[in-house]
Amino acid sequence: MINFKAIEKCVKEAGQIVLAADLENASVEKKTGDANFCTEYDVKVQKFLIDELSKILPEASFFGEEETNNNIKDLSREYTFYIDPIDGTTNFMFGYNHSSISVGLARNGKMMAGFVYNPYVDEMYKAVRNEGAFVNDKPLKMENKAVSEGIIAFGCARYNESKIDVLFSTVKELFLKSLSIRSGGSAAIDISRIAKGANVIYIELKLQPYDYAAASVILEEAGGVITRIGGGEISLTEPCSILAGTKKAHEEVMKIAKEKGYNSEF
Ligand code: 2AM
Ligand code: CA
Repeated sequence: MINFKAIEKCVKEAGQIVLAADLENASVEKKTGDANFCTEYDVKVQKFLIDELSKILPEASFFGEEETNNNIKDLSREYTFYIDPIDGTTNFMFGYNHSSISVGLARNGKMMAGFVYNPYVDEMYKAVRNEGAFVNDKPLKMENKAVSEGIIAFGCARYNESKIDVLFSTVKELFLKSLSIRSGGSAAIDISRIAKGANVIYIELKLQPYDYAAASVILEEAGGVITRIGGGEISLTEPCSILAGTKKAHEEVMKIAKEKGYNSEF
């Protein structure tokens, strides 16, 4: 039996490191690409998580965002943790107080559990496959809302600039059809919020598995859908586009994105 309670506790503790960060004196490294940063806290939180999660499930491998010396990445193992130590690093650096710790667990290449914690508002989104989704201890049950009935969330990481026109023209149409649009800066929170009914859609051209792995289980357990923008299965081994939403909104947006020029080359 996997001790999911212990995993949740460890994700929550990681949130305390984020809350206690001394942002004024934090060292920041620029990674490859535009607007891609790593602070000393991204590394510190990932190290903490890998150390603690290894105690809970010693045989697991880790697919984490940062380079840490305690990371063993071996996707052929039975269990793999997908770790984004701070999802919303740019928000974190600029004091937006809106970022999350995202930890997903896959077994034999299928996501089986997810934890997305926003320490600033003490919200823990969580799900274990076939056991439902929760925010803190409240069960999440979504209504199957259409685009016209909700808020659209989108991500626009700077490294997608060559293809950004398609995203923005899709988002423009969604803006005109929906109640409003948001770009929150943490994909894990934006996707988890669909499960809560706060967003009806999240769309982004390219994300890494650790950005969406945990949130994918939360959303699916609440009755939502997550695929690539073209409808294909999300990848747990390489980056892919993401379209997450209620069933109704997901279908509507797939059509609109196609009309706006989205195709399998994206
Ligand atoms: P991050 O803060 O962990 O990098 C914002 O639109 C979303 O895109 C966030 O979830 C952010 O995660 C992600 N993102 C931005 N740049 C990224 C990159 N170079 N690689 C992976 N994810 C990225
Ligand atoms: Ca991320």
